[in-house]
Amino acid sequence: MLPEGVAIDPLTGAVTPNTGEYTKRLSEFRGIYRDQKAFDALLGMAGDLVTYRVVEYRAENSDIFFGTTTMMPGRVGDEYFMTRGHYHARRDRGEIYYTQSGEGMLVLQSRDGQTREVAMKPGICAFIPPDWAHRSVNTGKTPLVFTWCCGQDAGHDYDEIAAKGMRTLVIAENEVSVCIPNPKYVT
Ligand code: M6P
Ligand code: ZN
Repeated sequence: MLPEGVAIDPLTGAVTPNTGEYTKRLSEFRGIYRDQKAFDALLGMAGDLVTYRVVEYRAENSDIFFGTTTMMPGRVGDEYFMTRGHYHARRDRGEIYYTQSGEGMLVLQSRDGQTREVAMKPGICAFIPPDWAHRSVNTGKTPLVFTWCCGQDAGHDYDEIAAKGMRTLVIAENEVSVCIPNPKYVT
């Protein structure tokens, strides 16, 4: 393992060099947005849009790794494009999200029912404590690009959020983003 300077493009999220990437598309989010009709209409009209891309830099045997997430702007009904949202498989692993361009909202919840939101904008580094589920939402009209860093052993636990959603929704109300309690959330 050797030190290295990694270039991160704040507008595109390109990571050079990188060790892998993936994209997520709208069709993978069926049932996650609350407005099913709007979901089908958008998919039919715009096609299977890329909603976000994750690029990583991972040195083998290192404790930490980092990368970028680039989220496209867009909405399904009144809900903005968002990530799946997850807890970490290891409950003692946190993360940071450093926003580099665009604007968004980081929605968090703890296992015992606390909720928090952290506004994402260039220059703000969000601290995600261990065992808080986190989902990022692009509330702007441009790509939301942030650099994240966490333990390589943190892992993703998607099950609970996939099954129940999150306690807080970020929606557009008169073209302004607001956080509201998720009316469908069942504790
Ligand atoms: C951030 C990091 C990644 C995560 C990605 C997308 O970049 O936390 O580990 O995979 O967001 O979020 P999700 O996996 O919830 O779709
Ligand atoms: Zn995470």
